[in-house]
Amino acid sequence: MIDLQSTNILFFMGYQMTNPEDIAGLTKKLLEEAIRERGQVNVLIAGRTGVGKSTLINEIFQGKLAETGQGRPVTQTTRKITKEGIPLAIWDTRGLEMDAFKQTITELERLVISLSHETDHNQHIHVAWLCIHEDGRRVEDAEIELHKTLSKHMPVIGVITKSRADQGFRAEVQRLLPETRNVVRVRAITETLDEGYILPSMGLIELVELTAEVIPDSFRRAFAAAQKASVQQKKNVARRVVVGAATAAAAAGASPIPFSDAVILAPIQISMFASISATFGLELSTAFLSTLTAAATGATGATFVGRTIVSNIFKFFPGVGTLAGGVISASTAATITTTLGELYIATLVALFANSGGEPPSSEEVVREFKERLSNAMRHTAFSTSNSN
Ligand SMILES: Nc1nc2c(ncn2[C@@H]2O[C@H](COP(=O)(O)OP(=O)(O)OP(=O)(O)O)[C@@H](O)[C@H]2O)c(=O)[nH]1
Ligand SMILES: [Mg+2]
Repeated sequence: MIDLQSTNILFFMGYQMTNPEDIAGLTKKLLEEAIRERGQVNVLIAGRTGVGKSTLINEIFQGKLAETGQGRPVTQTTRKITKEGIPLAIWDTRGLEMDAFKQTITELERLVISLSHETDHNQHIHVAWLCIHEDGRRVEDAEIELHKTLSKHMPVIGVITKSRADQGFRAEVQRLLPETRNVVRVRAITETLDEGYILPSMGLIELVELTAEVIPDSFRRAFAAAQKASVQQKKNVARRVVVGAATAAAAAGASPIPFSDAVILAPIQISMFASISATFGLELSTAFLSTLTAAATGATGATFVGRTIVSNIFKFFPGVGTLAGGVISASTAATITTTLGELYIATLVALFANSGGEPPSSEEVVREFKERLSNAMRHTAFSTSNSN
């Protein structure tokens, strides 16, 4: 159990010792760092024309990506689709239906290899989805060959699109495409059959979660930000950010830190807010992060800080006499950081769940976070163990 009001003491001490311009500069720097660390994830989506690649892209990723024009052609059959603010590039490949599919594959492999030579790993292709539609119930030579070629360079997931009735097809795909990491059946859009039968979309969450498992660890934040199908995947990645921040806070507190060094904790927590926001794929700005941090510190409604300093500093840190020249323990620093991080994640999970995966506005985030924070503070003690 930890009392959240003590967080304000940490922040307050930190901010008191830093002038507002430094704070603004620091916030900007930490945000840029969070965006840089998040990087960009690259997904190759291949499959014959009409199998449902564009539909899948639109249903899984933010920003109706496949509708944003044709993308930039990089080879005869591959185009690259990106959108400002989304840390993702899609490499959309066709041409498997052509007689000259071998040429398509050769050309594609050449592209993949040349990208893999880039020193910046943000340019590599991190995963491929090979789409085959269920109605056809056929795996062609082109697909078998392509899966072999791609598997030499990246993890490949087989995606059976427009799924309705398996009838053993998935097992068949697995048998014919043994190099795939997994084969997932998806139905990207809800279908209404005659007599009003409805087949809801399916498999999207599973595809996202399996993909997150096979891409390199350092690109999971970017993937979490770009996808909209699984709030759980965003949450899983964001919780690891909190663990990292709590560890850093504990290290800062381990010395034990003299009170005056509490300033070390403020950057850790600002950075944590920045990384969580980046992981969820919120629209990021220094103004937003400042407002958010201000909400956490109570700096906006000076009341929190004032009240905290005047009446609670004594109450929540027993032996305040020692505190004046004293210490914030490693475990207190870690617990405070974890509590704030988990509270922020819970805020975002709730907002994303309400909006069907689309990012909420900055105003909504700040409003909801403030409310949850003040609720938590009202219930003088807030348990960190109830936030699974
Ligand atoms: N019933 C059903 N139709 C789908 C599904 N996914 C896609 N479609 C339909 O299939 C058609 C082709 O889908 P696209 O997403 O354009 O296919 P594509 O692979 O991007 O095609 P190309 O860009 O030509 O290579 C469209 O009419 C989609 O609405 C699905 O899960 N179920
Ligand atoms: Mg398409």
